[in-house]
Amino acid sequence: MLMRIVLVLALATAAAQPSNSTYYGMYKATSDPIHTTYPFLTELLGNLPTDNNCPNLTCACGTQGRTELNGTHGFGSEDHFGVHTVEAAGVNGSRLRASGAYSLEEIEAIWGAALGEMDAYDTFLDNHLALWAPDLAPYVERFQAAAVPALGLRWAFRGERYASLLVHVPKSQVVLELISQTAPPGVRQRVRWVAVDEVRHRFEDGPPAVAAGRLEPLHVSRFAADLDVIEVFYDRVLGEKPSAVDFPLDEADPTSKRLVYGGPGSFTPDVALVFVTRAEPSNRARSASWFQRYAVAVGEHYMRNYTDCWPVWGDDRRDNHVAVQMNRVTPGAPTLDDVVANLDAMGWHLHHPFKGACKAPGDCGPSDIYLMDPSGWTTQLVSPVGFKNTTLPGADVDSGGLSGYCFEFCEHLRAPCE
Ligand SMILES: *[C@@H]1O[C@H](CO)[C@@H](O)[C@H](O)[C@H]1NC(C)=O
Ligand SMILES: *[C@@H]1O[C@H](CO)[C@@H](O)[C@H](O)[C@H]1NC(C)=O
Ligand SMILES: *[C@@H]1O[C@H](CO)[C@@H](O)[C@H](O)[C@H]1NC(C)=O
Ligand SMILES: *[C@@H]1O[C@H](CO)[C@@H](O)[C@H](O)[C@H]1NC(C)=O
Ligand SMILES: *[C@@H]1O[C@H](CO)[C@@H](O)[C@H](O)[C@H]1NC(C)=O
Ligand SMILES: CC(=O)N[C@H]1CO[C@H](CO)[C@@H](O)[C@@H]1O
Repeated sequence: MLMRIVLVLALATAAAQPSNSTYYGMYKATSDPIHTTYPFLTELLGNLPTDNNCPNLTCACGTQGRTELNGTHGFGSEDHFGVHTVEAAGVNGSRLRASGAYSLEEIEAIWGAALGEMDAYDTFLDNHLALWAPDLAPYVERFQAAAVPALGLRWAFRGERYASLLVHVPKSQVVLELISQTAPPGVRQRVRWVAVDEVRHRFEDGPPAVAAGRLEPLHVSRFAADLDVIEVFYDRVLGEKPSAVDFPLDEADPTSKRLVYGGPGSFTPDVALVFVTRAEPSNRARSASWFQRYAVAVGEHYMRNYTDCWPVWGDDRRDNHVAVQMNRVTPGAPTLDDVVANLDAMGWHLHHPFKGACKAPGDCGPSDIYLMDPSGWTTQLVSPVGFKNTTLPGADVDSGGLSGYCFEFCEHLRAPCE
């Protein structure tokens, strides 16, 4: 029998310091958001459209499906936690083509083939956004009516029983995990349920109180083959240690492991960022670890330095990434300049920074770094403190607004890579 090792670090000691960070959303690159993710998120999930979508979700050089969760807190122009999808095609589709050897559509088809009818758990499902739902019943009904397959997981944490409903938004890289303690029997009978040993979310303060019909963000999860690399990366870049380590995550799989970054004192206190690894089917060429290698290879190909082409992955304030406002209250918390120095010391060039500037007083763009981590997914670090004038000479400038996605980061497109 394996011993489950659960380390919960730093939560108690750091809690005295307000971290003052705000987590403000999950964003995904998606082909055709108008017809895929946007109707799913608004009609089946009940998200609100954001008020800064382009008319008809159609911008000059891209299309959008930007939504938000009513009743949650957000950041800046976003009133609520954002769940955005976008096809930020760029001038003449130049950014869209910067996706490596496969197009966005082809990548989405690979996800679709792996997840299929959601008959069984697959490591692609470890790339998800987890939301608390007061009751799973309305979502089961709507997913069934729309013929969207879902997988149910039953699990427990500290003696409390929970149910997770996993769905893959068709033709996208968006996976949602709705977690609840309420799944009425009539509804339960209509979903394939699997009892799992693993804890899907650590409710350190117990299940949240959320009004009927509301959804509350819990965590964003990413698959990575080697979590030691992730742990070293976030330690060296942000001085962050995981707030919890679950190892093994699942007693039946001695390789399974999860790192949790979240809770008071972490860089993302409100919504956790978690990394998962586990055994993958050996007979599949294109698995979640394949996708991880692919995304990192695409980053390596296009992002040779901080002014280079910004590929469609993790780019654009708007694609495969999470966005976090950096702590600016705790003394000694890293600044954007510190992050740049740490990345330089590591020789890690898979990032694209923007220096914030103002078009007019009060109409400013943010200073931020879009940082692809070794999982192949991006974390957008935003800080109102900005960069020192001397940091990152020649970096791109964001003076606010979406610019209709007509950026020209990749006008000098090079040959795609695998
Ligand atoms: C939005 O799309 C509808 C239907 O295609 C069209 O009738 C309308 O003119 C469009 N509105 C704008 C602002 O483009
Ligand atoms: C969002 O929530 C507020 C507060 O409960 C409510 O008044 C409002 O109608 C909701 N908005 C929509 C569009 O549902
Ligand atoms: C976009 O296409 C137009 C028309 O072919 C061309 O004139 C323009 O130079 C292109 N712009 C870029 C950035 O590729
Ligand atoms: C980034 O690389 C490109 C292509 O080699 C080069 O033109 C550019 O000057 C470099 N930028 C920086 C900031 O090093
Ligand atoms: C940054 O430095 C440049 C070059 O010395 C100078 O022209 C510019 O005014 C400085 N900007 C700020 C905001 O200090
Ligand atoms: C988002 C947030 O909580 N911002 C607060 C961070 O702390 C400063 C200083 O205490 C406040 O002014 C901000 O409102």
